[in-house]
Amino acid sequence: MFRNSIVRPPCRNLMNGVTSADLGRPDYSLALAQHQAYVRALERCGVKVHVVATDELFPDCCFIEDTALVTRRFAVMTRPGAASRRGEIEAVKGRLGGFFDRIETIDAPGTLDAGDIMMVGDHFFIGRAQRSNEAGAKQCVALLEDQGFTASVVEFSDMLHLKSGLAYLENNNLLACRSCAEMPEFRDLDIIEVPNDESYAANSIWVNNMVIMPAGFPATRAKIVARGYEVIEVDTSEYQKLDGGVSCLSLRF
Ligand code: CIR
Repeated sequence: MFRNSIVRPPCRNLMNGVTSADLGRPDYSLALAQHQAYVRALERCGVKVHVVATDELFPDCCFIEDTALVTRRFAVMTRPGAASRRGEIEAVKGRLGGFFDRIETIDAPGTLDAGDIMMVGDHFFIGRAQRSNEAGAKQCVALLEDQGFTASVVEFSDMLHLKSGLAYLENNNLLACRSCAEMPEFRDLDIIEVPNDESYAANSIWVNNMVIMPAGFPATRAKIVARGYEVIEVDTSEYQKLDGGVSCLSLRF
């Protein structure tokens, strides 16, 4: 069960965020409205939503998931792979201090975006690709093991973050795009395969037995509903323009 979540609203400078997508620049007003709907979705799932003030210095600061790994025992402040995002950490750390006695850090030369980390019970899969390097992944494995968790590193290449392509929906169910579904690391999980033409929908989240997913992916939605979940759809079009989605917009613990 998650009791808390932390979000960070988009700033007006959002349009200058890092992106590899060719979908145009996000519209601030629409992004803000979508963020408000996202917060309501989290509240419907029964979590309290805490807010870190936005900061115009950091165009990508709404993608708060990348800044910290939160577990039931401690938190780890990451060191984002994109240099323009490193200053996002400070304010998030301040907010997490109210919830966690132990907050560790990832140090140079390590880089780590928590969008690359998927929690499956007490095991953590750490993706190593564009944003999270070997040093960052190794530091994170050591920190997790030190706290009694297990962790393993997963290599991938065809997406920005590990959780761009998969989401653990508890009950052994893994929502996964085709390339993630084929990874041997996940063979013991029950795969819900996201069709290729809906791959963006793999970036969804489980929150207290409900699944929040992006709007407009009916085949994936039907598969999730068939596994017994209640689904809440939210429109994340403005965040998709910056390679972001449902999971990136919150920390949940
Ligand atoms: C970035 O490139 O860092 C942001 N524009 C998007 C981050 C999305 N976060 C995520 O997938 N966890």
